[in-house]
Amino acid sequence: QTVVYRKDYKAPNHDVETINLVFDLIPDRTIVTSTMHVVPREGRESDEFELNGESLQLVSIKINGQPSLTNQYAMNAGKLIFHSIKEPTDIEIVTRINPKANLELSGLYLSNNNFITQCEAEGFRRITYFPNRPDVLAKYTVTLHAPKECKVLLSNGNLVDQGVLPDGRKYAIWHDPFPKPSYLFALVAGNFTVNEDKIELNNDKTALLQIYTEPGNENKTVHAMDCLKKAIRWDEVRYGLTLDLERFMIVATNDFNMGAMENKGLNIFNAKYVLADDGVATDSDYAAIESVIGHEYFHNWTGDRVTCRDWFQLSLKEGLTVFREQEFASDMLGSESAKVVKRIKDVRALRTAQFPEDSGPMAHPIRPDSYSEINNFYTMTVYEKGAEVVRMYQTMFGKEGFKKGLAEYLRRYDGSAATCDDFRTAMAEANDADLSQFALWYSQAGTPRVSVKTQWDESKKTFTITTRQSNRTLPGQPKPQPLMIPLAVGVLNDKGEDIPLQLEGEPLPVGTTRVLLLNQDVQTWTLVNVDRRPLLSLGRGFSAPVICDMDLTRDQLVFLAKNDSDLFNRAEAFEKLSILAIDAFIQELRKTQNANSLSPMEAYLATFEEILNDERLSPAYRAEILKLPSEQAIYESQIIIEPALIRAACQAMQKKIGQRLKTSFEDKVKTCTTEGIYKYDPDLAGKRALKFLSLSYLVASGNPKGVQQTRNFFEKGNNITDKLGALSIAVHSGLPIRQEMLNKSSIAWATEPLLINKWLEVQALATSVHGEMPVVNKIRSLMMDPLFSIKNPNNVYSLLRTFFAKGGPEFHTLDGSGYQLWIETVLNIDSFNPQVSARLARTLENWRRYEPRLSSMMYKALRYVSQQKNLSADLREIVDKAIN
Ligand code: BAL
Ligand code: ZN
Repeated sequence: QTVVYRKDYKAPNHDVETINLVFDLIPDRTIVTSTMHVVPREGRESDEFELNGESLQLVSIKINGQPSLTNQYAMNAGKLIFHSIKEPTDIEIVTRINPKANLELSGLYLSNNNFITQCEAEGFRRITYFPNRPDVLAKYTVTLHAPKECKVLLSNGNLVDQGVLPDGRKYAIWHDPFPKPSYLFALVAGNFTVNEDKIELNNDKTALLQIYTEPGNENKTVHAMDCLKKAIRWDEVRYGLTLDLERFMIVATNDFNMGAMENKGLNIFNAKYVLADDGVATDSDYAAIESVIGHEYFHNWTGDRVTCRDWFQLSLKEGLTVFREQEFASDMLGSESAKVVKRIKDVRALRTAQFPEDSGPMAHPIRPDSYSEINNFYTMTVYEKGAEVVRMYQTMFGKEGFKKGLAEYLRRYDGSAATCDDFRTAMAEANDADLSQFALWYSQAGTPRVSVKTQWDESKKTFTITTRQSNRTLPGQPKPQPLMIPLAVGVLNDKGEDIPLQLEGEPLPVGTTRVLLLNQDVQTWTLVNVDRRPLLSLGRGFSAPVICDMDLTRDQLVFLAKNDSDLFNRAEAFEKLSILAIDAFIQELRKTQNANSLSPMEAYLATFEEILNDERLSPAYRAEILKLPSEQAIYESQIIIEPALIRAACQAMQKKIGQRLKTSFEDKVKTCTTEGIYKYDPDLAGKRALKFLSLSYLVASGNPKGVQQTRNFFEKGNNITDKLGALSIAVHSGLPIRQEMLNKSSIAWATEPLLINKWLEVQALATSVHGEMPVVNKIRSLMMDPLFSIKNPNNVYSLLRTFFAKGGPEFHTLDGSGYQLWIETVLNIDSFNPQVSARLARTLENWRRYEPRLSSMMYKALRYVSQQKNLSADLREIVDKAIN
């Protein structure tokens, strides 16, 4: 397998100043005529002009208007190389492609008979021959010729002309004034309806905003339009960044490998991140749409105006844009308590998905050093850990310092392709700081650990905090060096109050939360005037993407969970307490296997009850903090993963809590039931979340009233949050009414792809019921259902990836039937869509951590796949790394 190394980067020999593309759009034989003005670069290594191509049929080549001679170029391993371009030259290349046969959904393909493109990372080479690398930026003019049935013809930039050709077909000409890399090219043609609006920009210009969807969805874009306008305004206010286009378009499609794509001026979205109304989108969907619309819009500056020099720098645009998206979503939430809930959710996602990646076979720094297939590196590490690294600049320099650094970065690199080092340097210089050590965050993989010890000297009234960094040594990597880690801390006294923090040598205390800047293996800080027994509140707000180890007793966790003024750290303490309680169940179950005899720690139950009934805390916060830790979070706390035991312990815990706090939960179901017309609003969403959390505990405890209420919310709910919330509880708890509910929803939801995905996902998380078909067999039968298509990524992610990643003991069965399904589906999908098969395959990569009976079967499944010939490069990289 070919491996690309970051150290081998070489600048291109030539620039493409302009490219003129003409598409004759026919589903099975589209003709693409590309005319490039190619200019040799100063200081180039050679005169060879190298273009990439894949799955293309070459029709003709002209050089400066003359048919080329075959000795002027060579074709070699997917590359078209012109031997000698010494002068500015016009090269015309005509290729033929087959969008209809393109099931990889990379390049130009069809979705419901509409033409759609996806070019990041390397899809453009499947459209025409081009130097398909992000550091070649060209100005594009695009002409589309299409059958007259195509109502809408779109590309990047501004519409120059449109009309009807003499033969009755339609045409449109688009010009994008901004030079861009080929991965940002987009084209859409087909039958769409549009929701339009306008926005006044802070430069007094007006921009046209358009959201295109398949007919019938026009009323489901109100929320997305609102989010887009908010995002445009937010970037103006927070960073002074203005939309630089006359029009900004979004197109929604049901066939898309990713979430969405930031093509300049023409974002293409997976429909699930655009369409919303009370019948198709849950509260969580509404929130996700806001984040993703924001994310893609923010790329207009961080990604499009300044792009990446090479794909190793992916986090330069993705980590930064995830951070911007998180800040936007947080600012849109009015209250501090709502912002904290968002932060808790983001950090939990990082811990349960990125931490395992960072300790598994795919571990890589946020700026990887090598890859076989770049599509495999659109990871939680590059995105979410990358965002945490960007957040640390803000933690160190404050919001204003960060803004100055971002402005400096954009000023220096506008219209060009930059590196992660360029960003760090701009941040450092704008803030007059030395960030050379901070560079290690970009080169070291693995989650750093910081162990912390504290000591209180009552007589001297000093409180010392000693930190010790330890970072995992990875094979083939140099010994890890100590990192620069901003660690936010507070100190509670024995009354639970925050104390003013005064370090030794300081004349006065400086606040009650402050950031310690770690930069050595071992460091000590001494706080003075600490006259009452102190307790450290560590890593407030998750100020750095590290694992903090501090030995806290159960009572100290209870104390923090009840008193910490930092609501983020209260949730942290309570989660640790929950894991302690569940862990005790796991130990007991290992011995007794009798869940009925278990009884949870009193201190845990009492704290749970106190938080549940604490009306000073928002319902959203209570719902998030009181959720039992996800099984994935519990996996992270275990040395060896035993899915069946962990599920049994969680079920037993839910049941016991449900029994014990029955009255409080019943009260919450009642008081949190929202009346009237559905409206998405974070506060109302919080109430609904607390209602369903309470209901899930009640149902787990076998409470008949809870079961009846579940049925009622499903039958009578006037919104999909209620219906789906009820259906999920019924299916996940294996209630007898679940089949009737599933049947009803399959009929009611059959024509709406977004609802079908939810229907599939719910069933992927089902619990087997004694005497009935095991879930794995149910999944197989769902794959035969006419509502499921293996060619549709959303269907595959909803049903199969959810089952493989979160099915727990239903997937990890001792008869190996889950792994057999994994093998079959991964190989099947790999034959037509490698990006999806590789993502699916990653669900087994952490096989080493599972109990031996499972891990040996998981290994065999991976090895079996790796032994197959003709695997895609994508899948090969995943399975080979997993077993080697
Ligand atoms: N650039 C790929 C999709 C996204 O991160 O926005
Ligand atoms: Zn992005």
